[in-house]
Amino acid sequence: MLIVNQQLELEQAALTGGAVVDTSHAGYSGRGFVDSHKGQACSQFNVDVMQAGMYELELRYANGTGSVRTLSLVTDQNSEQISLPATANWNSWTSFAHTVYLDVGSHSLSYLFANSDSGNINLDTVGLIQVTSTDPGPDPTEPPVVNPVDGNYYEAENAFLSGGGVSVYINFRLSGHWRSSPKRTN
Ligand SMILES: [Ca+2]
Repeated sequence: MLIVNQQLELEQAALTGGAVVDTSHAGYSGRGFVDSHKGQACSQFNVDVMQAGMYELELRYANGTGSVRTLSLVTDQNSEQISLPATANWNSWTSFAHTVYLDVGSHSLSYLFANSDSGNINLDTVGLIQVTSTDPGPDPTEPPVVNPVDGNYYEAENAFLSGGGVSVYINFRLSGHWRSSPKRTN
């Protein structure tokens, strides 16, 4: 299970289709990395999110092939091809971030070698951070609404003075409408 703001060692993912755990190159974290990402190889893991929104999925990998290789990122039923640039060698690791939308709840994510992919690179870890939430929350630009149950009070911090000289008005917001106090004469 991948948890928001944490990393999952991909050697702990559900590996199928020929993907295996390997330790033959240095620089990995955890107990190893996923090798043989070719054929029908798949590294599958689950994630459970509390808020709907955009999330950044960060894959740490090594690509010593010398050229860009592709894998498919499968999020529930949706598949997207991702392109992973070469690293200096198989001991050199880098991160690739991809943004996905996730609804509240649990999801299945996979790095898959699909028919159109050139993959066959080494996968170390995956991390997840939330980028934006679709929950708008309170609008900080909107003044608080005065409770209309009792018409005798108002939000004093919203009041302002106008007029001047001998006539001063206190303008305040009552039940959502701006009102002015009775004219006062000094
Ligand atoms: Ca690892």
